Amino acid sequence: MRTQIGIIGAGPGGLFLSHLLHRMGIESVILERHSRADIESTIRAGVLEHWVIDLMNRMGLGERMMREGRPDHGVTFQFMGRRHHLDFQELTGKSIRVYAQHEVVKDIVAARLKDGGEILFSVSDTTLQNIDSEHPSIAFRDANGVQQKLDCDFIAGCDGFHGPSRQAIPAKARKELDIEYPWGWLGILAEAPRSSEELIYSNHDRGFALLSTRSPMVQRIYLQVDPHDPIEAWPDDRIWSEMQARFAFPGWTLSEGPIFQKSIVGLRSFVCEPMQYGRLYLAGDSAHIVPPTGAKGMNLAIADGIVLSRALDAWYKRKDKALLGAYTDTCLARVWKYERFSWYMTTLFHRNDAETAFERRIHLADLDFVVSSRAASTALAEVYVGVPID
Ligand code: RFL
Ligand code: PHB
Repeated sequence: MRTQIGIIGAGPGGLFLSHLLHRMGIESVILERHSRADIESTIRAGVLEHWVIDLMNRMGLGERMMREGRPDHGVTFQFMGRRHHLDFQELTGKSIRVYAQHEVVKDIVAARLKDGGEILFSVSDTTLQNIDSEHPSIAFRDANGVQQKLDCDFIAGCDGFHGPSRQAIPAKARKELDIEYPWGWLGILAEAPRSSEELIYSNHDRGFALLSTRSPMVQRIYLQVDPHDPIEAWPDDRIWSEMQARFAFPGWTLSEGPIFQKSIVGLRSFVCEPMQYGRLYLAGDSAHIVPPTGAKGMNLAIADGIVLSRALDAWYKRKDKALLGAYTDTCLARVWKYERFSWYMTTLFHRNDAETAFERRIHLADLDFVVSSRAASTALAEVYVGVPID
C-alpha cells in the first residue's frame, strides 16, 4: 500500500489532520488499533475552545455540535463556601462549547468516510520503519491478522501517550519532561437532570470536584481521589455523598440519578522535545499530556494537526521545507503556554496534603485574586476560551 501521509491513530489529532490534508488535496491513510465502535464510544474530553468551534463550522463538521453541544459563556469557581461567576463573554468576547470528544470523533470519522478517506480499524503490531530516510513506512497487521506495509512520504504519530511513535525516536535524540501529580480523577456519567447552567470548579477541603454536562439529562462529574484507589472503593452512594459535600451551596441542589459509567485516571504533565525526527512528526498526546483540569488536551491535538497540515501543504505545493523544519518550535510555543495553564488550574483547584498552613493561605489568596481582580480573571479566561492559531 502507498499514500502520502501515513497517520497512526484515529483520535481527534489524527482525524483532524487527515480531514485538513484532504481539503488541501493531500492523501492520507489512518491506521487505528481499536474498532470504529470503540473509538466512537470512549468517554474522554468535553470542552471545545472557540477557535475549534469556528474550525469545525468552517470545515462543514459543525452541524451536530451546534445543535447538541451546549454553549458556555462562563464558568463558576467555588471555594471557602462562596461561588464566583467568570463571564467569558464579558472578559474576552468569546465562549466555549461543551460537546463530548467521542461525538467530535464520530462526526469526523463520518466525514472522512463520506469523502472516500481510508481509515483501517483494528490493526495491530504497528511498527515505524526507516523514519530517518526519505522512504518511511509502517508495518502492521490488518483486522484479519494479515501482515501489511504502508509506504509513505511522511508519518504522523497521532497515537496518544502509549502509542509506538514517540518510542521510535531514538532515546538519545529526545528529552522527556514531566510531572506526576499525587492526584487522580474519578469521572462519572450519571442519568440526572442538569443542576447548573455552567461548569462548576470546586476547591473544597475534601478535595476538588468538577460539575460538567453532556446533555440536559446526562451529567459528567469528576472528583479528586487517590490515583491508586480501585474503582470498587467508590460505590455509587459514596460518590454521591462526596459530590454533595464538595458542591454544597445554600439554596442549590445537585440532582442525582443512576451512574452508568465510572473510571479513575491519574494526572500528569508531560512534554517530549523535539516533536519530530526525520520524516516522523508527533501530534497530540503522543508528544504532550496536560492534566485535564484546564480542558486543553483535545484542543492541543487539533492545533498540532493544523500546524502539521500547513507545513505539509507548503512542502507539497512549493517544496518549501521551512515550516516542516519549524514544526517543533511552532507547536511547543503553544504547548508550553497550555502546560503552564493546565498546571496552574490543577494546583489552584486540588487539595494538596503536602502544603503547609502558610502555603494553604497563599493558595486561597491566589483563588481570591483570580476572581476579584479583573486583570487576573481576564488572564485566566483568555487561555480558557483558547488562544487562536495565527
Ligand atoms: P488519542 O485520543 O489518545 O488518540 C490516539 C489514538 O491512537 C490509537 N493508537 C494506535 N493506533 C494504531 N496503532 C497503535 N499502536 C496505536 N496506539 C494507539 C489509539 O487507539 C487512539 O485511538 O490522542 P489524540 O488524538 O492526541 O487526542 C488527545 C485527546 O484525546 C486528549 O488530550 C483529551 O481527551 C484530554 N482531555 C481533555 N481535552 C480537552 O481538550 N478538553 C477536555 O475537556 C478534556 N477533558 C481529557 C479530559 C482527558 C481525560 N482523560 C481520560 C485523561 C478529561 C479526562 C478525564
Ligand atoms: C468535561 O466535560 O469532560 C470536562 C470539562 C472541563 C474540564 C475537564 C473535563 O476541565
